[in-house]
Amino acid sequence: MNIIHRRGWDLRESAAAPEAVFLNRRAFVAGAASVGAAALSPDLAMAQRVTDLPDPTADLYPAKRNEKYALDRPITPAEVNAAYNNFYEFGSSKAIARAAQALKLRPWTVKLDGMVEQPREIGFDDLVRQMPLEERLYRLRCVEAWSMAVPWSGFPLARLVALAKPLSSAKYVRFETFLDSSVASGQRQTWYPWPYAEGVTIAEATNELAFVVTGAYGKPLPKQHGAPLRLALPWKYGFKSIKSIVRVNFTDQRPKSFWESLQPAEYGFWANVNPAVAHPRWSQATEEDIATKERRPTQLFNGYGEYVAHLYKGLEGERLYA
Ligand SMILES: Nc1nc2c(c(=O)[nH]1)N[C@H]1C(S)=C(S)[C@@H](COP(=O)(O)O)O[C@H]1N2
Ligand SMILES: [Mo]
Repeated sequence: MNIIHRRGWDLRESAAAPEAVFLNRRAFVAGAASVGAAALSPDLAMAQRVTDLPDPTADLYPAKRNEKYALDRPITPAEVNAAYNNFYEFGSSKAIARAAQALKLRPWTVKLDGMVEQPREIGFDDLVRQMPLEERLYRLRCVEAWSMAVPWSGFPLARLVALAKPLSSAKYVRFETFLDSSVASGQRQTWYPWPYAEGVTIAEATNELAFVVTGAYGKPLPKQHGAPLRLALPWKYGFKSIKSIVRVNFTDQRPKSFWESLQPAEYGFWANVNPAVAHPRWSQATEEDIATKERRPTQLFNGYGEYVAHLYKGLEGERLYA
């Protein structure tokens, strides 16, 4: 089956495992029970089938591919991607896919609030049917120095911003993941600042690359990828692409993310990909493809500079690359 070749004892790769290394130390210090790594499921599709009704949005997929966003490398096979995830709500290993099947996707409500004309809540199925779905091939570069290439389906984040009608005084968008420790055992680990949160500026959120993901590989999004909706911000490190969103809040205060709250010396607000700016504990110069194991040079803005470099003009004094 889909056994991932994990080199847990390889010095380079284990050095580049920020969240796991840091949190295991925290767990030890706290004297807490170890965060159990879920076993790789032999048949995730089966696990999903027994817990869920048919997906009521399945008819929307596959969405038509937007050819504008081309890749320079092969698409990561779906089954490799589906078994190698970061989703700390379900554990701190990469093998959380089986545990994530406990996530209940319906009903799923997204709150649009804060500095908006009128706060509102919208059901996911209602939301997705109002949006122009398309498929985009995007690269994802994790801050841990691995990468993948994914056919995501979804719609521009700018469309969600437009739906929310932010006031002109709003400067940032803050996103929040669900909070339910009865399904997400990771959320019982109380040293984490749950719920997972992330944020971007309004200018970033309305950039054409910023994408709300509702599907992958021509189907509704698998739970381990952050169903029913997550972000894809391909020019930023992967942790900015928050999963399983329940709240979109407009604010004039710069949001503090989950990782920044835990480890501000290592993770900041902007987190734009830059091979020349090392993480405090490892180089960001290269990345390893999770499927082919090929190591390639990392690109500034993960190769998306033509779309986003202008967003950071005049901000050179900020920590743009951590
Ligand atoms: N809610 C939530 N979102 C999250 C994470 C997480 O732990 N919880 N991990 C992030 C990190 S570090 C990465 S690299 C990507 C991984 O996405 P994937 O598992 O679909 O590849 O999700 C991001 N979004
Ligand atoms: Mo990541």
